[in-house]
Amino acid sequence: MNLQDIAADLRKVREISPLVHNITNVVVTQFTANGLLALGASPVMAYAKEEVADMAAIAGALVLNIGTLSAPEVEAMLLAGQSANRHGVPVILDPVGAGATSYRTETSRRILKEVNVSVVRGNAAEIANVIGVDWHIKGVDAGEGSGDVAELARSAAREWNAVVAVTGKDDYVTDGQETYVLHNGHPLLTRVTGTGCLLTSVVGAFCAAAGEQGLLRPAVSAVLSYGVAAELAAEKTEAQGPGSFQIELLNRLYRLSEEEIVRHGSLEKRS
Ligand code: ATP
Ligand code: TZP
Ligand code: MG
Ligand code: MG
Repeated sequence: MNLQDIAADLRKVREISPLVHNITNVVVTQFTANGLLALGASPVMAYAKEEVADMAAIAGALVLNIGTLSAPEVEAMLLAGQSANRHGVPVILDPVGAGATSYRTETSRRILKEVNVSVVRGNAAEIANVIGVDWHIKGVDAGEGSGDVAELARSAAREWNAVVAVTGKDDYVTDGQETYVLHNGHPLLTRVTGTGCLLTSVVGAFCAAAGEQGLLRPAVSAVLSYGVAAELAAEKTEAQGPGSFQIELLNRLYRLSEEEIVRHGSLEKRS
């Protein structure tokens, strides 16, 4: 996998404009929809148990985000996830805040048990807490954990038989065999809520456009493209701060070019 492959994956997302069904949290709903639209994908949010199976069946990808859970939403996620599985639609999970409460940890584990999840995207603390490694988490933010993040990502991928993306200053994306480390992004991403959640939905868009190939490549392509867009947005808005950065991130997802990916992308293969 190289930067030209990633540029080609971005082109494919824009050509196909895949429908991404999101069951996400109330904090990030509009930002997620706008981010997917800016990129060139087609977002839909649908939560009612009466319709989630039908919506997941016609989507290119289903994104389950546990950020503001409730019992009806858990029921809807399981129904949607199982429908996606029956129809060959990839399911992407964001275990927001797993480890902060046992409800979040247990729900993440339940989804992973009852649904065939293709990709899990979270910060190190969330991934560690779902697989049961001790790692401090502060609310929905990563906290002060320390440890070998590459090894954490690999163990999680093997345990869940899924692609795992552990994000932070550096991002680790692995299928348990091959691991890529990505060095793009900007600290301003941590000053705007929902930037991780939007990234998870962007992973959904790239997986939806990927067709029959494995999902390691589209997951890497999504995380790298997003990181480059964020860097370019920060270059222009760092002096102003998070408000301007949030808007500019949408602009840069919209304008992100294949040339910018090749020029600015930083991708390293680990194993
Ligand atoms: P958290 O709530 O802990 O911030 P999150 O779910 O919001 O987690 P992040 O890990 O922050 O997700 O990842 C979202 C994006 O921010 C990714 O593209 C990641 O590479 C980027 N990112 C996070 N921290 C940094 C950092 N310190 N420097 C550069 N990029 C970062
Ligand atoms: N509280 C519940 S969900 C949420 C907050 C603040 C948004 C988390 O977004 P992200 O992308 O994980 O930072
Ligand atoms: Mg965040
Ligand atoms: Mg998050």
